[in-house]
Amino acid sequence: MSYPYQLKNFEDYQQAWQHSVTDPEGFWANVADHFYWRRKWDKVLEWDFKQPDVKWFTGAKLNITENCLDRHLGTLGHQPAIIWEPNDPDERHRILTYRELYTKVCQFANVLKNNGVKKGDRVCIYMGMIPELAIAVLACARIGAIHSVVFGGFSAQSIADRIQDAQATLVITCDGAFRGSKDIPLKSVIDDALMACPSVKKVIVCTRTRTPVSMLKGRDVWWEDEIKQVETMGNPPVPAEEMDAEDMLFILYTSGSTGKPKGVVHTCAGYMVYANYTFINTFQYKPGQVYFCTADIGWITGHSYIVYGPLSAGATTLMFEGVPTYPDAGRFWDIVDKFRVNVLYTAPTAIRSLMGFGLGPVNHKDLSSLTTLGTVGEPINEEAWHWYKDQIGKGHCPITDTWWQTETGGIMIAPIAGVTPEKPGYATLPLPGIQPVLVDENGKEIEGNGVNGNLCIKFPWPGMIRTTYGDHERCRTTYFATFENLYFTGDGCLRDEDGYYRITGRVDDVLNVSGHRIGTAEVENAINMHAGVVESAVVGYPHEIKGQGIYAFVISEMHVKDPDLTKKDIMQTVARIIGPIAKPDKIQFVSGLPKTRSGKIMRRILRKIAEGELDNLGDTSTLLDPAVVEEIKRGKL
Ligand code: 7RM
Repeated sequence: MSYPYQLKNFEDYQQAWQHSVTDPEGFWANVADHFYWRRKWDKVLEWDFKQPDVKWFTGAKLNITENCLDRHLGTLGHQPAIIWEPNDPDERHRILTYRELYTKVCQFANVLKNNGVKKGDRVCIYMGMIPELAIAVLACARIGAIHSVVFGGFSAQSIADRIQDAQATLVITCDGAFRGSKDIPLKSVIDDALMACPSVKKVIVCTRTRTPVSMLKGRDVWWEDEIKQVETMGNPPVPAEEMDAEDMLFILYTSGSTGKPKGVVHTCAGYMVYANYTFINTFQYKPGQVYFCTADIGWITGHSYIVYGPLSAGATTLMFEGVPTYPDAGRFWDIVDKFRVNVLYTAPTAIRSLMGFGLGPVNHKDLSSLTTLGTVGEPINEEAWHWYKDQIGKGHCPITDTWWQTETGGIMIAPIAGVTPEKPGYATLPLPGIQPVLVDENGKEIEGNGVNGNLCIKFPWPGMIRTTYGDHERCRTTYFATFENLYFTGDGCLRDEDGYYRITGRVDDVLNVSGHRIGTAEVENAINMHAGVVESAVVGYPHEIKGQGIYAFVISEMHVKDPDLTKKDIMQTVARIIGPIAKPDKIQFVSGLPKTRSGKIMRRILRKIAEGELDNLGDTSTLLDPAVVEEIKRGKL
């Protein structure tokens, strides 16, 4: 078996890219032809970036799970779909064949139905990285319920916000989750969250850690009991719900420059086609290979490149419950060795962190199965790129540095592994079907090479965001109103002399900490919840491992008697309001913040100070009170 639209050499790439520009509908119809459709489309694309109103494959009927499961049963039924490696290396791994995964998804789809879930209902999933998480996601998709997966590191407050925004009626969780040496009490966090969520009628709890939990009568049920019930019903078949191409598939919340995360909406047909196409091409996946993406399914990378992309391609996808450094910094390499992993897709922050442990944990691990390496989530520095290339890929594996976003649904700019050129620090060239442009602050296109600008996309692609849940206007203003007729990514970008793209980082108030998107406004709101805080301003600064660290300038109500204790308290508050990933790395108490006469915080100045560029603060002539800046400079951490 091979994939009909896999690009095999540079000429293929160039031709495909040209074709995708001159005849986008023909190009995408060709890609989409190879899926299982209940009914084919009437029209490939209708679009208007003003509204925005983008529709792909209108009139088509499908169910993504028939493409991820049913259609493989004949040929791949006994092939592994999911290999699961537990947190504890001494616990047994699990392998689910396509047939087994199909059976489990159907069983759990029945459970959802028995618990009142119907097409279009929103289901919140808050679980650790166990196969049941993938099963839950697919079971939702099978019956046409819209899943909203919330990463297991988010706090009760964050979950409550997301559940309320989506008006979810059912939650799927676990008693707890194992991550490294920690046990995370997921069910107890859910109990706290649900105090503020009257829309939730049912909670399904899957057993993992055996942490004691309290079960609310009439609301909470055990996953295992519900499965037994389905079995006694004789496992009635669950025909996949017939979905319209543009029916919602899922919502995934992501941070922006305001305090409130947005529910990014993806729809069935376009997302499926795009996740599959980008998976097969970027990684040059070959049937039978073992593919390992180290992300969590709580992020878009896990949605597209652990679940939907690989499974729709009939691939073997490896799911890892734990963290890269547990029980030691050789864990990834042990997993590669144990399962003869061929394709490894991870984050620069993980590479930098593992690099810090030296070659001890790498030596004597058999990494010879690796053919292809990938990175995602943040810029990769050259040193980390070369370490990955030489020490992990032993010099012979192509590296694909993949740039994309929650909103894009899948990879946008990246080397096609071994097919198009690679360059350390560069995401290089757009995939066929993607038309990037750089624009200046007035939205004027910057043409030619050797230029810098705001990265926009000027033509639709099937995986793109359709709306922000419950607030279409927000989608328009955030992505389609900054520059007329363009999708604005929020990233700055360089196009070098060879025409290769290099993402330089966010141009808005969004931080990227260890590849996780965090809005400065969100962190400020959380800090301000602390009783002693009057005002705060948060900026990013370069961090050796995390890429960016969080630096908070805080005005406190009274003189702080024990600064260390207060800092700890503030950190706790942030962890409680958002989650541990948003904890500031540095907190500096200040008596005032640099503001303009109109009262706007001058973040540019704070950023410079946090970066340590004290002598180069730029234009400070509009400052209300220059003395404040001097004080902040003196107190810099
Ligand atoms: C997949 C994902 C998106 C933001 C994006 C960028 C940054 C992602 C790269 C990158 C440089 C990369 N989705 N980003 N990939 N920056 N090189 N290869 O991460 O929605 O969580 O984040 O991440 O700033 O806008 S995300």
